[in-house]
Amino acid sequence: MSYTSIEVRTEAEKVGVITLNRPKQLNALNDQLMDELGEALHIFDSDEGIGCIVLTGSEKAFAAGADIGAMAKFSFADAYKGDYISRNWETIRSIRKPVIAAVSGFALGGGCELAMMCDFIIAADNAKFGQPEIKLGVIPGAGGTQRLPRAVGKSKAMDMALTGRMMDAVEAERSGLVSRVVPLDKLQDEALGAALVISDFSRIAVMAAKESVNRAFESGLSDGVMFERRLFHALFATADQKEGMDAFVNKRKAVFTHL
Ligand code: CO8
Repeated sequence: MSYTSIEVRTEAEKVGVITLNRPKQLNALNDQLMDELGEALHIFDSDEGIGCIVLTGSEKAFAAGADIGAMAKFSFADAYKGDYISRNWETIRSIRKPVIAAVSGFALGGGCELAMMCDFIIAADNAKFGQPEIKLGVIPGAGGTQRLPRAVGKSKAMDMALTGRMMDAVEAERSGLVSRVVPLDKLQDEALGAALVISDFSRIAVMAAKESVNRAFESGLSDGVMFERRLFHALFATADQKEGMDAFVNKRKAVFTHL
């Protein structure tokens, strides 16, 4: 598959790495890029060998938002019909394998929203997050007003959405937006390391864990706990549960077959 706005590679035959690649536009997200991203995500998701996906950008920008030039002359009808934007922004939500965002530089607007759609964010110490759409006379349009408050609470989310200010990596970690912050030159290794760890676990258990954590954002506590309980019970039907527990009992390393 050949792409122009992203680069795709595999690591150790079990991690899919997607790099956003419109460096001159700071990886501004246009239709072409989002179409390519959606396709690459689906290909990795359906590849039996791949256990985890890393989504990253350049040192200067994960993504500086949706492409403002492409949107500037939109009418309401253009925006609403979604022929140009939004047709492919939800693809990442349908991916069942874990997707880690490895963020350095700017993650603004749609770039911040894209990072938040991933399962967790590892940030370089130069990362800057923000929802600056207010400065353009609009508001976030890909989940920013919904996911940001869930990640950092109402006060900070309001602050970011209303003033358009950026949050640096230290504040982002302190606020719970990112799971880890590492020096810029360690970012790719850190993200890849996490992805390799995940890839060696039972794929079924990994997918179930992702599904269950995501359920926490869609349901009340008792429904969510019941959902988790049922998945927990179901995992006793897998060979990987037998392998994982037998390996622990017999003090050996588990080798999961994803069955
Ligand atoms: N879109 C298009 N081009 C961009 C964007 C963008 N979002 N961001 C940067 N660029 C371009 C610049 O125009 C510039 O191009 P050129 O060299 O041809 O002039 C190049 O990238 C480099 O940018 P700068 O010269 O501005 O670089 P600086 O280091 O001075 O500044 C910033 C970097 C702070 C990131 C600055 O570029 C900036 O503020 N960018 C815009 C950030 C922004 O407002 N993002 C939000 C966009 S709106 C949005 O994302 C809504 C998403 C809704 C999705 C809905 C889907 C359903």
